[in-house]
Amino acid sequence: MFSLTQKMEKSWENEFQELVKTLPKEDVWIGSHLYFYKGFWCPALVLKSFISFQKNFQAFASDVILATFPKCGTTWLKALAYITLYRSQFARDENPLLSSSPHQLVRFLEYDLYLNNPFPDLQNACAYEPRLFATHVPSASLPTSITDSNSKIVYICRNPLDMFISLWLFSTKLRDNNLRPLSPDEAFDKFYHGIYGFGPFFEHVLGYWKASRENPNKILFLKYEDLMEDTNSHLKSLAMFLGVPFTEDEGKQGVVPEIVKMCSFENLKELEVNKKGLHASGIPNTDFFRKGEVGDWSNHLTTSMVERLEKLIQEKLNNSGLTFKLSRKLQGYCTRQNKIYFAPFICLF
Ligand code: PAP
Repeated sequence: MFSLTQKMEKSWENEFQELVKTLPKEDVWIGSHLYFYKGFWCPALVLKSFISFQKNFQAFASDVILATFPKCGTTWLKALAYITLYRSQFARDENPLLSSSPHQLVRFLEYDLYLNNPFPDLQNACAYEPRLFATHVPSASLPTSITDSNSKIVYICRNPLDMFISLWLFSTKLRDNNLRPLSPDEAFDKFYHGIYGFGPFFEHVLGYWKASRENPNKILFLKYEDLMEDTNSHLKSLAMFLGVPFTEDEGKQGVVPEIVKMCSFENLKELEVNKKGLHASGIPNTDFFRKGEVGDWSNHLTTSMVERLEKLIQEKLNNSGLTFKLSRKLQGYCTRQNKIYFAPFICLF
């Protein structure tokens, strides 16, 4: 005899299998499929969990959601937000980052909590209040209980040139060994057409950008390059946004630079906990730390790739008010007048 829950699970499984058959798919990056669903390319691994999250998640007004585009600073933001939000809960010498990876501390909704369970135990998923979760899901596909409640969202994105290089090198590591290596031209072509997990990039970024402009008290919009340029002041804004501003006393004790240093790429990369172990999706923790720089694209992209991307950025961001810094040194903005051909385009492919 099947219980009611088992029957419901079976019927949902059938419904899901029927849905999957109807979706456009691609398998260019690591060997598993991407499905085009609700306007974005959803990795096969998380299609089901994304739908469960979207259907079943009930937000609390106090929840904080870290929404990010992949390879744009998720790991960094998780570390900064976790330590900032909960800093009164632990002694300064017992920093949880020393014993847990940022992805263990702030769990992904679709990549972790809902991965094998349509109704995960969310109460015990967070060690402290308010609850803090992460997602890569575009704003238009967030559960309505997040968009309609007073819960807060912190979004981070990054210039698409660096994001592409980060994605390409990350995917190369994860690619099925039985497949031939993905050529740089193939990777670039798919990237250019928005075909990668949670892409297209511009629709994702602009969705959160517009929502943050309409409701800045609900969505804090951050850029990797800005955070890199002045982490201290962005951390203070983050704390303010989360309702836990740094006090004068904390200012005198140097708490802000201490958190910045603790969460820095150099520090996190060298911690034992991040050198071993796996992310909930099975990816080694160490793969989330590569170079952590602004402008590394100039060591990889060809001139023609840069020109095509520059044009695409102009087309997509036209009149949006959103710009990206492409280089740390020159702080070049992506405009036609201010081209940033400052570095030799060494093609390492
Ligand atoms: P995800 O979205 O797949 O979870 P995410 O953390 O956004 O991962 O991407 C990893 C990128 O962030 C890597 O960039 P790179 O390939 O250009 O080097 C990684 O090095 C960088 N990164 C990880 N931690 C930090 C950090 N603490 N500070 C700055 N950059 C970081």
